[in-house]
Formats: sequence, structure tokens, C-alpha cells
Amino acid sequence: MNDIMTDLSNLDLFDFDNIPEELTSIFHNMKEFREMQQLYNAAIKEVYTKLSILNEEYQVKYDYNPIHNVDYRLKSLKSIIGKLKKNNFPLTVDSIRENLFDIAGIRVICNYIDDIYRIEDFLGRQDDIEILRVRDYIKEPKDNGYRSLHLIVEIPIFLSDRTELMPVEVQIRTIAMDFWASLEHHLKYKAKSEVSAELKERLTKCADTISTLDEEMQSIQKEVQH
Ligand code: 0O2
Repeated sequence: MNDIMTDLSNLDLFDFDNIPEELTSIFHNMKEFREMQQLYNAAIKEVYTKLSILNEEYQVKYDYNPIHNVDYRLKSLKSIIGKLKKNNFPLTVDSIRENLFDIAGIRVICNYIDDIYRIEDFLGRQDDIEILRVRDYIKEPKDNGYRSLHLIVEIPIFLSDRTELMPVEVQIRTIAMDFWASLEHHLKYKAKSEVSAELKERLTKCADTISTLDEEMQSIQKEVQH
């Protein structure tokens, strides 16, 4: 697992001399926005630490790591604004807290499918974590073939004068699912020209192949363990 680091800025893409009228509410409350970012960052650290402890416990007890690696990110202000606008939510700091649940994001990459549900179960058993939402795109893949388990979990952050409950989006998937999602994301957002229907179809077929591969790897791994 990679080391956790802190980046509370995410503001470098903004031209502070030319802030559009509609965004003045957020920018005039920049102190509040930064305090909110700090809370989300703390929430990422808390969940990350729990996952590290689980992985270490498995390593010591069973000589096995359910987690291959963990990535995390704070949603950038640019994409926060994009999502608020897309959903017609007010462009205010309060609206971010009330309407968006993926400001803090953690992606857990596992070797095997069983590990994904092991991690969900582990998070659900934590006294201080509540699972607010589950979207299982493994049992019900998206039409394009996207597979991943998405959880919104809520974790308390203990501050000097109060406790804040913060949501974190946890995406859990296998290495193979992640491999597929990276290419699909790249095609969707980065490809300069329109992606052809033929290419999309090939990618969806790849998702099915990857799913079969994941199941077969899981089955072999189970037999080896026995
Ligand atoms: P980014 O930059 O990854 O953060 P919500 O607003 O959470 O209620 P949403 O956004 O539809 O509704 O939630 P969902 O379905 O749980 O998916 C959210 C995230 O999952 C996306 O974040 C992606 O990271 C990932 N994801 C979902 N569908 C796909 C897909 O078809 N392909 C790939 N590659 N990733 C997917 P964002 O919002 O795109 O932004």
C-alpha cells in the first residue's frame, strides 16, 4: 500500500482574478471550503488506516494480503463544481456537504473477488463506520461492462471542539477490473476523437473476458489454499 499524503489545495486550475459570478459563494467562503477539505482528508486517512490494519492482520495471521494497493483522492474543486452544475445543485459550500458523497474517494484494489466482499464485510463490522449506500456493479455490471463495488461509508472525525461525520466513497475492485476501468476511463475522457461503436463493443467483450478470468483465478486460488 502506498503512503498517504496530504494535498488540500486542488485550486491551481482557477483564475482567481476572473471568478464567474455564479461561483462567488464558494470563493468568498474559501476558508470554510478549506476546513471542509481538511475534514474529508482526515476521513480518507481514517479509512485508509483501517484498511492498512486489516491488510497487516491478514499478513501476520494468514500470510496473505487481501489488498493489493489503495489509491485515494480528494475531488478537485473543478470537478466538484462540474458535478454540482450537472445536477442543478446550488453552488455553495453547504450544498457540497449536503449533495456530494464522493469528495473523499478511496479505491481499493484486490487480487480476488472474494477479497472485495471481505473488505466490505470488514468495513461494515467497524463500530465507528456506517455503510450508507452500496452499489454492486459486480453482481449487476453496467451496460458497458464496468464492474466494481461502490460503498459510501460514514466515519466520525474527532476535532478539538466537536465530532463531524464524514462520507467517503470506497470503490473496491480486482486488479483486472481496475485494468479495464482505467482503459475505459481513458477512452471516455481522454480520447481526442469520438470512440467508435466497434471499439466500445470490443471493450465490453474485454470486460466479460476479464470477469471469466477473475472467476477462474479465484477458483484456482481456492484449490491451492485447500
Ligand atoms: P471521478 O473523477 O472518478 O471521481 P453519485 O453522484 O455518486 O450518486 P454516480 O457518480 O453515478 O452517482 O456514482 P457511481 O455510479 O457510484 O459512480 C461514481 C464513480 O465510479 C465515477 O466517478 C467513476 O470513478 C466510477 N465509474 C462509474 N461508472 C464508471 C464507468 O462506466 N467506467 C469507469 N471507468 N468508471 C466508472 P466520476 O463521477 O466519474 O468521477
